[in-house]
Amino acid sequence: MTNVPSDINSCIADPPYTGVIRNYDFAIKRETKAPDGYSKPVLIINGQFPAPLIEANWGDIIQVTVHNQITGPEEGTALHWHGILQKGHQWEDGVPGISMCPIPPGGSFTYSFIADLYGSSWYHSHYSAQYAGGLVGPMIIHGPDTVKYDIDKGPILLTDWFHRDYNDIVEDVVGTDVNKIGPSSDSNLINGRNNFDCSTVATGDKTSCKSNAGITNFRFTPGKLHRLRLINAGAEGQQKFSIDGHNMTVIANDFVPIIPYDTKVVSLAIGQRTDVLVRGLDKATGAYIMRSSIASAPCSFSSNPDATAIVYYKHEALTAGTFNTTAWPEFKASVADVCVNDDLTKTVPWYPIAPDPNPPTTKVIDIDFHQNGTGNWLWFMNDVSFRANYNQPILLLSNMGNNSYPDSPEWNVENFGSNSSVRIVINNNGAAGFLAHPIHLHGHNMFVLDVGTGSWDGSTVINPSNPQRRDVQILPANGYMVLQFTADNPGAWPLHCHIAWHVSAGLYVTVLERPDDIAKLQIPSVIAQTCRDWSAFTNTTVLNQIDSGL
Ligand SMILES: [Cu+2]
Repeated sequence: MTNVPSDINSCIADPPYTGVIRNYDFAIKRETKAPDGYSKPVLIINGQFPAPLIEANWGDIIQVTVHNQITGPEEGTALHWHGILQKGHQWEDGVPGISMCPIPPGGSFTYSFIADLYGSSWYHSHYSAQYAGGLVGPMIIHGPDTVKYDIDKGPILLTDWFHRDYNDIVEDVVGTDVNKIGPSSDSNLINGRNNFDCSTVATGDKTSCKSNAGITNFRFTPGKLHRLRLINAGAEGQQKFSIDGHNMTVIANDFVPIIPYDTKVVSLAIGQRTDVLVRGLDKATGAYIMRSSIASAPCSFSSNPDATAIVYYKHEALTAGTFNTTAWPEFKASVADVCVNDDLTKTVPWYPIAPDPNPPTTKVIDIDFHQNGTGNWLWFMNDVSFRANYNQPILLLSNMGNNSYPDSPEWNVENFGSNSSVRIVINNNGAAGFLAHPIHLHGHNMFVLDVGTGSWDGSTVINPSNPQRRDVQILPANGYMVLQFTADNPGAWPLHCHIAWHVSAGLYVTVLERPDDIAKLQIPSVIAQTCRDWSAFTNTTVLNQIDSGL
């Protein structure tokens, strides 16, 4: 699909409104699947894990009708379109308790929003930890190319994989036993596939398991430039991606094209995307190992961190079945030791935008981790562990003029009023600073002004006239990050860690942006209807909300 403006200066402006509607009809179910050979209940869309690709041109309308057919047990659900700004469609963000009520069991809901940015992304459930149970899919929005390439290889989803049901894991994660709060993933998948050694399952585990379930392969063409859209759509694990014998050129991070630079390894925390170009080796005929490995602590916990796939040139090389290429030393070093994104001096947006050097407000947020009054281990942002009320979406309350929630401090709302720009310093350098956290802001490409270990010096801004923008950034262990956004999108926007277990345990703040203008939003009645439908369900079924809800 090509349908893009010729005026390059418009490439960071409002999208061109094409009038084209991209329709999708999604039935969400829970069925037994064995992506790596080990059978388990997986949340699937239209029979698929990973869920189907959503594809559109910049400025199209994406319309997705979701049917909640989850059983065994029944659960609510809601889909979030990761990275989409939702300017003018703030209620379509798909976060239960924030922008809508959940879609009840047996219910349906149609999302409709503009593809307002372009590049590579994903969509996922934002209801509890359902995305750790398989409810993830890729989303590609075609837009202007900053760098020419020959072949689009499409999305490459990198996902850690847990054999236990996500509800069981969440109960442990927010439980009272400190030995169970950091579960290790069992496997790691590239586009939903990898081999798992069934002889390693725990004794007594009689689950159906088939070793050598199979891996993904990609055909490359010698001399041609291939575009790979890397997406970390997992639950917890930070991925390190590399291809033996091949160099990569980074051209975009999240929905932001950047000035190209070469690398042999790409780091992606949960929610992050990186588009790379890879030149097919001249006259190559063989097969090469593509690797994605889960970085070790303080990044992630995994029992089997290594996923592989095959890049091949001639079909005979694939069917030969022996693949013995060697990993780059840079890859091995990064897996072992590096738990941060590439340096901000390297990641420079292609289209410059300068943030306000003197934003009218700065908020400091400290991260903490400790037991609450009932002994449950929870994460805190400024001493609050977030918990959603599925029946009371904050955006809808704000739209009706209710912007203070004295009875619900656990919604952790930061009201930034009418400030034109907001700077937020997140400190992860206290006693609880032992892990890195991928921090995600909804509704914005945030400026990442600085990240590092220790504390911010209060003044350093990397590339102040054009800092890196993206929607997820790794907050280092024992460190800090400084983000800023321009308040151009009135709404109630989640700012949270994208590790499923951490947001389940409350590592979350609601950014309330320009409530005076939220009051003017014309929110369609179908959104309030989600709450009537949800309360009809919860009036007859007692909901056991075991986590923050997100
Ligand atoms: Cu986290």
